[in-house]
Amino acid sequence: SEMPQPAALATGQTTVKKDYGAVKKAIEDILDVEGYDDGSYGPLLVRLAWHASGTFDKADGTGGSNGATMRFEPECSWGSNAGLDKARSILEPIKAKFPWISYADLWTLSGVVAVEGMGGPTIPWRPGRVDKPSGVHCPAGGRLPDASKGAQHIREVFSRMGFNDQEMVALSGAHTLGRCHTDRSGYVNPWTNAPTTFSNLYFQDLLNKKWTPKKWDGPLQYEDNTKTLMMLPTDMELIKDKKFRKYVELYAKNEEQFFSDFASAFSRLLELGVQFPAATVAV
Ligand code: DDH
Repeated sequence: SEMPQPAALATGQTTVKKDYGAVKKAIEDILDVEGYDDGSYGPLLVRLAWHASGTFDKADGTGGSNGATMRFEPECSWGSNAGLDKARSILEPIKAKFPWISYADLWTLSGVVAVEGMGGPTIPWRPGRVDKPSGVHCPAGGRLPDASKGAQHIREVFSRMGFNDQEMVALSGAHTLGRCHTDRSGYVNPWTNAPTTFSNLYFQDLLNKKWTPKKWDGPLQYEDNTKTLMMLPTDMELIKDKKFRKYVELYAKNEEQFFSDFASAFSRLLELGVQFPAATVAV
């Protein structure tokens, strides 16, 4: 998609161009990295954008990506955010190079660039998030989903943000990317065999592989017959619950539909609670 035209920002005597295209390029340049997980920071950056945004409560407008409050206690230390310090720190050199961008815009743009860079759809994104100055603005804890729970919990969490069943399933398709880490969530392994490629493989695997409880000392998770792939209890709910399953079947068959629905839902997720200046046009 077209990036917004660079706008002039006066800072003392100099004038800085707010060139979001240049930031986008700088993010693209740090995605691939040998020796980290499956060779990409992409999945980690998608999770950062999601956890920064997924705290939104439509009832009172609190939470969401605006403010970038995950920089502060207590939000930075929530168990659900374990590992995201790494995501935030790899973006610091980009923040230093483009100090005019807010952290909130940088984190959300990083998720967008990561999805696009791993072969996913173009995600509409616009700037306008403003950082809050301290942790007093952190949202209440316990708003991000708990992987050990069931369909009712998934619906509670995502309808609090304003999403419907179909959007919940579309967003869950992000688990085609990345992996679980025992030292972050307690779970282990990737969902698919192509964790750095954005595709509908997660939905195909959910339906076509046989998932059985993993026998180990860790929390309940499911494994395929190779024992190398995983599903969380919440992932399994998407095929156990009839209303969710309908959309898993749709997206497993129709990748174009998944890409289009994911792009809309992910874009909206990243904008929850953000007041954009009237002149800001989605791109
Ligand atoms: Fe997720 N996710 N997620 N997830 N998620 C984990 C990893 C990743 C849940 C739990 C976990 C979404 C929804 C849910 C990504 C994106 C998205 C991990 C493992 C757990 C646990 C963390 C670790 O150990 O490193 C649960 C529960 C839900 C739910 O919906 C009920 C959504 C909506 C997204 C999204 O982006 C739209 C990504 C990407 C990862 C892989 C991160 C990595 O480092 O790799």
